[in-house]
Amino acid sequence: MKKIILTIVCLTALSSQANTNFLPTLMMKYPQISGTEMGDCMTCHTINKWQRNDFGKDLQDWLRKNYVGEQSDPTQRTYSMEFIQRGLESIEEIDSDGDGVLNYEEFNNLTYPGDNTSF
Ligand SMILES: [Ca+2]
Repeated sequence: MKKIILTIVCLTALSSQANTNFLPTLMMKYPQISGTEMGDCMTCHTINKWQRNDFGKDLQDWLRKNYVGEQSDPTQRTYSMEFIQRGLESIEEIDSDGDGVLNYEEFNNLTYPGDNTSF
């Protein structure tokens, strides 16, 4: 029984992980966030890490609209770092969280682009 529970916990943890290319790509694109609080999942997700914040939703929307690949199931997509970087670049000039600060400015200011209380 313990073995079954442990297996379920491990599978749940693996399936709940974001695409492993997101954080490295974010750090490569915005090296100024490395070593700050922004270098984690909260840049794209809410306190409940299952949900995307407004920035994460904008990035996801762009990736889904522009993805061309063999897999038809959007939940199974694995995006390359180059593709994610193109997505990040495409949403730099918008204000995802509506706080009056563009996304790229938020990264330069070390404020969260998906949290309108952070600007
Ligand atoms: Ca903003």
